Amino acid sequence: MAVLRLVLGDQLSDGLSALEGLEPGVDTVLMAEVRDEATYVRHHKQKIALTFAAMRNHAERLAARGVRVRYVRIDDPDNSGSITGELDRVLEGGGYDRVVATECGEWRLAEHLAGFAEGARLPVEIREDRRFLCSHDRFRRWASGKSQLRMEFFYREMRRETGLLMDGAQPEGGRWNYDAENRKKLPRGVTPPARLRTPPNATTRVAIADVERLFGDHFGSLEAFGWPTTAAEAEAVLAHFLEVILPSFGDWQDAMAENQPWMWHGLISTSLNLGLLDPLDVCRRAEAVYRAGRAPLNAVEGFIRQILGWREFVRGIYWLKAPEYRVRNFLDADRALPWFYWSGETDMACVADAVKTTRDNAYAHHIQRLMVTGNLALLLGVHPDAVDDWYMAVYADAYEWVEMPNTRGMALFADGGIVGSKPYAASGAYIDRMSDYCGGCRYDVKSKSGDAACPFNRLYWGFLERNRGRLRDNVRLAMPYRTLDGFGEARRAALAAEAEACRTLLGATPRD
Ligand code: FAD
Ligand code: DLZ
Ligand code: SF4
Repeated sequence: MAVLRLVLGDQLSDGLSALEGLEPGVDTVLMAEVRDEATYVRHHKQKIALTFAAMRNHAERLAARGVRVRYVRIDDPDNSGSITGELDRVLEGGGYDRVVATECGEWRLAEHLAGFAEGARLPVEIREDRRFLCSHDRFRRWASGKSQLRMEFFYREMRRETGLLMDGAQPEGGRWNYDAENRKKLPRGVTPPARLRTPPNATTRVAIADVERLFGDHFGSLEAFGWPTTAAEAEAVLAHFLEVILPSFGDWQDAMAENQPWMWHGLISTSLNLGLLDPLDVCRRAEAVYRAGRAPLNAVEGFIRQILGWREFVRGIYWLKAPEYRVRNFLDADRALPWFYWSGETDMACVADAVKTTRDNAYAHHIQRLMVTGNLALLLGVHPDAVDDWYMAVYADAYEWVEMPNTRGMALFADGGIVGSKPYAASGAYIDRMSDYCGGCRYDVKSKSGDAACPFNRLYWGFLERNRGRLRDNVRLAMPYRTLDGFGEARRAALAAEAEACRTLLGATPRD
């Protein structure tokens, strides 16, 4: 009774449900590099190279354990170009009586696989992805009957359920959340420590060459590739982070600095999303560092919240609301994405730096994604489809289940308040407070209008004015709207015109 077991490019975990019960020498694992997955968005070159290299390494590891692996390379002349096409190709040869897969991370591919299962002549079993801490069912039960879904309350449940950072029934230290201590600006003279990057191993070097040859016109550079492509490499990066970086993670969690792409962040999202690291293990080990007295509670709680809270919460939202979530546009945003999101050619120092690290590293840290490129797209009123496409195309860790709630929800408020309770709209003052960008910028962060003024300032009030009908009743925006109302009609009209001029200047023109 041979079973064909499908392993996708982001399912590279030893304990994957699709491999449970595998009989070496009898069953076959199918892994396929396919054009559909590499091009359904024009992923950053580093993301494709990372995925192919990690898939190849994983296949070798399985084979070394005696598992029969059918591995299809991207340049195999008979490659059908799709996952379902590759399943068909194997099954044509006969010899299997069942297909087993683990559910897909993305709705798009899950639909393709469901269609395949429906038309297949043999049973197709799709198993739960147990690498997450909260199952779809569990999330649905938590969400059921609630008028508002807030990460903070979900996170508390997850803390209780996992026992992470708990002191009996109470949160460790008496508080659930130490965010208030995690908003410090980086003082002059303090620089982030050197990071452990992962130079490409032999397999990765071949994958990089393949990607340059086959996807050379995709966005991004491969030169500085430094992502782990094996579980062992991922472990080394994690171990370095836990011992050296984590103690200061909390203090500088929201800070930004020019030419400092990593700050004190973990650099583990690619490994978590591919399955090279296990989220619960990462959280437990961070907790152990705290219990051993080697990192303070604000750092460890803040870090665990990102994984146990945000990562699980956004996945829950994605699957709870898909596919309808993908077309949400609460603010009726309708503008094109300015070209400098791709080229980096802008005088806005904060944006230029965020795009530079995005191009060079397929990475930008959370505050750059949210408060620089995300905030700007929000204020400009860029259509969420264009913004989603960009975030999916430019980051090595981009998967729709995590990208979309963050982009459409958290950054753009296009979901009308499912992920966050208010838009993260901010003027230049926020960026000035949290970074050293403004000092060297051609724009004046203190100035509110005119061509020399910081564009975030020029756009901010116009954004509120434009969306008055949709946002005026949001209690968390009561203060800025009161200020805006106090300006009087003529000034409000001038602010709206100022924002409009800035949108045009920056190339956020109406979409075709
Ligand atoms: P750290 O800051 O060290 O955080 C540790 C881990 O926590 C991360 O590796 C990640 O797994 C998790 N995490 C942190 N914040 C979030 C969050 N908001 N949502 C979910 N998980 C989180 N993350 C992705 O993995 N893929 C994406 O495609 C993605 N798109 C984003 C788009 C926007 C607009 C925004 C605002 C955020 C996005 N994020 C995404 C979340 C976050 O920015 C990245 O997970 C983080 O920058 C990865 O770097 P790190 O490993 O150094 O993170
Ligand atoms: C991201 C990605 C890429 C670039 N290529 C492949 C591939 O060739 N074969 C594969 O099985 N998976 C790939 N992936 C990961 C898939 O896109 C991912 O499994 C789905 O989007 C579901 O999350
Ligand atoms: Fe960014 Fe404005 Fe500061 Fe320039 S002045 S770096 S555009 S926030």
